[in-house]
Amino acid sequence: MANYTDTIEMNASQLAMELEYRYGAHNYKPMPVVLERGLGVHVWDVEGKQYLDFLSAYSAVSQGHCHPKIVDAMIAQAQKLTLTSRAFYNDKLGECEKFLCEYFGFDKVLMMNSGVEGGETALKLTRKWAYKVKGIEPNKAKTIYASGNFWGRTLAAISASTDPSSTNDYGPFLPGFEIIPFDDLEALENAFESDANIAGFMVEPIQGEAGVVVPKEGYLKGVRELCTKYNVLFIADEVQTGIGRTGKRLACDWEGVKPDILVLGKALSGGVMPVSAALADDEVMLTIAPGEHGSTYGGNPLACAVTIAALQVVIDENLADNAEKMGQLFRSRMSDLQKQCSLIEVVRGKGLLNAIVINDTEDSPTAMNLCYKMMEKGLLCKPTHGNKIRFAPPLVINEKQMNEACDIIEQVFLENA
Ligand code: IF1
Repeated sequence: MANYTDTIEMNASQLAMELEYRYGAHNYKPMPVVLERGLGVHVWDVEGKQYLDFLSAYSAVSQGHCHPKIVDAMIAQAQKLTLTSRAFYNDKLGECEKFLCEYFGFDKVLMMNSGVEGGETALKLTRKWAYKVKGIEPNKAKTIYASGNFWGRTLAAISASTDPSSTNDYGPFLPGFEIIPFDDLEALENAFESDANIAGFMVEPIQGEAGVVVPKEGYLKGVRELCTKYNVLFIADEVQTGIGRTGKRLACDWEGVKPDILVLGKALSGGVMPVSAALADDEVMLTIAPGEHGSTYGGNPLACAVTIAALQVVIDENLADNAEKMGQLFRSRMSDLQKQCSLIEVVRGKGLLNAIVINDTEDSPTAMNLCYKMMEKGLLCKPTHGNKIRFAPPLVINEKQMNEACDIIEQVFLENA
């Protein structure tokens, strides 16, 4: 890499990338595009080139970039009151909590910031409930996760991970975690039968990072039944699948199941600032007493104003229905493409959380090379775990834009078949 002080000619993109390389941690390897503006399904790079955003910041920008109603709510609140800490009340938190509880159907909500904090909150609630309600011996509570899970980067979250890139050289890990295969009810029941200290099972209704792995029909219903039967909390991590992404309010709604703890994040705030939440009924939520959990920014008035606006947009613009319709269009066009292109092994997903499994090895550069070529033609997407390309546009995408995106995907796949 040239030294950033060198006087060689660099365009704006190169300069931005050079600055990040020189002054930033190297904890990511971004696609070589420098974005400076976003609106709806589009983003523009510093050279003014327009792209269709088919990653949506990993399903956080579901309402579209810089949605005017969300930005306006943010600006209005930012000029009044942004943060008080929970040492005092504020006039926005109760309103936001009521909205979330009524919309998602729970007694109470605990608001945090990043998605992983939502997951940590769910884990701490589960442990409290284990000791104070279920009666498990102190420090003996266990929680179960599905192989291939991803719920964040904290030490608790990676203690549940089966992905070496999340866990290598980060030990020792948190005890009390067990892993079973995803989409396997027999394994879940065996775990429950073999250990009375199990307090919770946390699972993504569709595994995002694992490559948009959709479980068999009936899996979520089976999880609900087994958790009820064995008095274990069903914790649904809907940070990525929630809030309209899979074509329904929640991915759990596809099987009509209500988890004991619901974890939300990402699109909860429409991509303008980090907001997460754990929702539960009183038996679980009231196991945490004052002073036993929280965060400086959790439930701040700015976050609450943004969350109310972001959720209202999802409701008013019927974004779940649009996700279902546009997702059907995407999968239908990709299935047609699959008939004429050997590069495509599988097309899978629900709503606007989809992936194409590329017919090559996990460590092949094929998926990434296809993403580079789609980027050149104005479509931004990125592989997840080697040979799977995730396609997740903002839920506001319309038919014309979806067809435009599918045209680009078709061109690139057929040119490189
Ligand atoms: C990165 C992955 C996606 C999540 C689910 C909790 C969280 C996430 C189901 C934690 C976060 C993000 C993290 C981001 C990339 C992205 C990601 F590739 F890492 F796995 F979406 F699939 N539950 N996912 O997907 O939320 O704390 O990040 O707000 O770390 O690079 P967070």
